[in-house]
Parts: sequence; C-alpha cells; structure tokens
Amino acid sequence: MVPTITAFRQSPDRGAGQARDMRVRWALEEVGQPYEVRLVSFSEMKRPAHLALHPFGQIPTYEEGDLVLFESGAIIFHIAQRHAGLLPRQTNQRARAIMWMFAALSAIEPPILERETALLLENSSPWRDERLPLIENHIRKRLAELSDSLGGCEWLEEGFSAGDLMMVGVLRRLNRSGLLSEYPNIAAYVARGEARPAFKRAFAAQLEVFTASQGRN
Ligand code: GTB
Repeated sequence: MVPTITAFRQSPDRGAGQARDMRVRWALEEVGQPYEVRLVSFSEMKRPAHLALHPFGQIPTYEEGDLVLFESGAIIFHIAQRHAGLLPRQTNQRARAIMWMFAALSAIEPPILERETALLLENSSPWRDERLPLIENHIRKRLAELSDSLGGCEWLEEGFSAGDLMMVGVLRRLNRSGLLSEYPNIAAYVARGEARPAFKRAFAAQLEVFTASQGRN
C-alpha cells in the first residue's frame, strides 16, 4: 500500500527543505517506498479533516491503510521498522540506532528550535540580544559533545541508520547559522547525509512543490 504524507502547500522556507516532511520523504526514499503527498495550506491544517489526522494541526502526517501517524519521529520509526535499510537487525545495534533518533529529537533539536524562536518570533523583544548568545552557547555545547562522539567516523554507529537520518535532519536546520562550521567533523557529517542519493531525491521532490507554488502565484 502506498502511504500518503502531508506537506506544506507553500513552505515558508521557500524550498530549503527545512519543514519536517523532508525527513519523512528522505526515510521513504532510503527504503525505496513510493509515496503520495497531500499538500495542505495553513488554514486547512486547522480544519477538522486535518485535525482528525493530527491533533495539533501540523504537518507531516502519514496514512497507510488504517494507520494514521503524526510526529516525524514516530513516522520515521515506523518506516524504519516496516522496511529494511534504516535499522540494523542485531538487537543492540538496533537499540543504539533508535537511541540516536531520540537524541536528535530530545537533546539536539530543542535548543535549535529555541534559537529559531528567538530569531523569528522574539526578534524585537528586549531580551533577544541577551538570550540569543545563551541559546547559541547551549547549541555549541551540544555540538561539541556530538563532535566528540562522532570523532572521525562516517556515521554515529557502524553504518548509516535512522539515527543518522534524524540527526542530520535536525542539524541541517543550522545550515545557515554558521555554527556547524565550528565543528568540521559535524559539518562533514551533515554534508555526507545531504550527499546521499535518497536525500537528493527527497529534496528535489519538496523543492518541486515550492517551484510549482511560485508558478501559481
Ligand atoms: N514535533 C512535530 C514533528 O516532528 O512532526 C513538529 C511538527 C511541526 O512543527 N510542523 C510544522 C507545522 O506544521 C512544520 S515543520 N507548522 C504549522 C503550525 O504549527 O501551524 C516546522 C518548520 C516550519 C517552517 C520552517 N521553515 O520555514 O524553515 C521550518 C520548520
């Protein structure tokens, strides 16, 4: 059964592939699973039909027969469990790959989101200039720790896994921040992820949505 995911009809990132459908597309491309995409506008996301799929009125969602999922982490975990290619078969290696998925979402992504909030929503707030360096230092601390963990390895564990997909998906939100280049092995790790053919196919697909939306305007 071909799953259907949802994505922004008009992504505010103008095709930079920063919305979270990008990670789901990437996972589907890695395992070779074709998928369909239903595009939704911001107002459609808050209507009952979409809220029935996603209680918080967001993208991405994932529908596969009777199964409806939201939360990119849960969706990617499901894809990785259902198809070969993103999680090792060996129990302990599999557990460690899953651990990195959680680490990406719960240890690395939160300060990155705080930074985006400070830049986008609190830019004219009086506390912005004091808060931003604190957040960026928190991010640096996490990147330094991750850099030590990765060392000179290609991926976080033995081979590329859903843990790397999630980690690269999260880290690339910093692509334009200048922070990644302070940690050359992390910058190279993100570039390795983005160089994967499956990533490129997913990126091209979401960019196509943006390009088409420009043609409609
Ligand atoms: N924890 C959820 C998950 O991982 O799936 C978070 C889902 C989420 O934040 N979805 C966002 C959304 O639907 C889109 S990805 N927002 C609409 C709303 O809440 O009303 C977040 C996002 C949006 C835009 C950019 N950008 O423009 O760069 C980047 C990331």
